[in-house]
Amino acid sequence: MRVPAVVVVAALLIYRTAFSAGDEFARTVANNVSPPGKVPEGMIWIPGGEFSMGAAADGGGSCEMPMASNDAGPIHRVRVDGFWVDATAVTNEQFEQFVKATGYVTIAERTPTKEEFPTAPAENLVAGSVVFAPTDHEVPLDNHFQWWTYIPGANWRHPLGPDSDLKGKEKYPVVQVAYPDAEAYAKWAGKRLPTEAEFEFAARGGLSGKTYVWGDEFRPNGKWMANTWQGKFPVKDAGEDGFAGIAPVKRFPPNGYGLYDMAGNVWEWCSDWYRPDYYKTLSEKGGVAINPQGPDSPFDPAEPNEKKRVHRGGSFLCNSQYCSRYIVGTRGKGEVNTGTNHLGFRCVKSAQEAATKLTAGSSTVR
Ligand SMILES: [Ca+2]
Ligand SMILES: [Cu+2]
Repeated sequence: MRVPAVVVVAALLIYRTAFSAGDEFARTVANNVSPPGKVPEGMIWIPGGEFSMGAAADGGGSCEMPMASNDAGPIHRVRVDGFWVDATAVTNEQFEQFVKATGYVTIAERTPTKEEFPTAPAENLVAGSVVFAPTDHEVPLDNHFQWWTYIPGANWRHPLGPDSDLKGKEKYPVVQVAYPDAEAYAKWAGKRLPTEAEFEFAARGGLSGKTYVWGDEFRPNGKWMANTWQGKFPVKDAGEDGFAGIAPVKRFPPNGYGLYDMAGNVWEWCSDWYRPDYYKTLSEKGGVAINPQGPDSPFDPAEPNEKKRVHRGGSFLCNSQYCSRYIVGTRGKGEVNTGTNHLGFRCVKSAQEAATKLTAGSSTVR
C-alpha cells in the first residue's frame, strides 16, 4: 500500500506547479486601533487588519478525511475588524464553571433518540463520543476508522471513555465538545466562536505568509513550538515534544500576539460552515473580503450528507506522514454534533463598535 517516495515527489511538483498561480502572500497590514476599554480576563486584543489568507500547500494530508482538492487555496486578501480572543483554548475548569452555572448537558452526554437515527438498532442508541486509539501495527493511512472509535460513555468529563477522568487535568483544553456545546459556552461567557478568518488572522500573530504561526522553521534552534505527533502514525506517539497525547494549555511558546497553542494540541471550532471551494469563490469575486463569515451552507463532497463546520489549528495527532495541519492557513472540518478527544475551542468577543469609532480615518500601515 505504500507509495514510492519518487512518485510522491513527482506528484507534489505537479501539484505545486498547478497551484502556484495566485498563491502569493502579501504583507499583513494591521489596523491601527487601540484596544477599546478594559481587557476582558484571559483575552488578548487582536487589532485586525488586512492579510493574505490560506495556505500555499495543503500539507499533503488531511487528518480524518482524504481530500480531492486544495481547500486552503487560493491565497486571497481578507480584512477583519479588531476583536478580543481567548489566550488559550477553553480549559476543563472553565467548562466546568459553565456546566455548574447552567446545568448544560453536552451532546455526547445525551442519549441519541430513535427519531434522530430511525434506522439504528436500539442497542446502538447510547450516549458517547469518538476517541482516538493507536493501532497495534502499521496500517495504510487510507481509512480513519482504523484509529477512531465511537466509545459509549466518552464525553468531556471522560474524554477517553468511562474509565478516564479529569483528575489533575483542570488546565487541559476541554475536548469532546460538539459545535452546539461550544456555542452554548460562548453565549454563557458573553462571547462567540471565531470566524475562520479571525482565527487565522490571530494565529498568524502579525506575520505574513509564514508556514507556521511562529515562522518558517518547524523547530527554530531545536525548540518544539507546538504539540504534535512524533513517531509512526497511528501506532505510537513518541512524545519527543514532551507530550504523547494532549497537553495542558500554555506549555509551548505563544505566537506574536501572545496566543497559546494556535497550532497543535487540539483542533478548535470556528463558526464558518465548511465548503472546500469557499476560498475559490471569494477569490473569484476579487478585491478584499471584508469580515468573511463562511459560505451560506455546508458542503463536503467527501460526506455530502453531513453538516460540517471549520476546524482550525491541528492537534496533537498531526504529523508530517499523514496530516500536517499545524501549518498555518490549512483547514479542518467536522460534523457539527461530533466531538472527539482532539477537538476543543476558544472564544472571541467583538469589539467592532468601539473599533469603528477609533479607526475612522486613522487606519495606517504598521
Ligand atoms: Ca506531542
Ligand atoms: Cu492533523
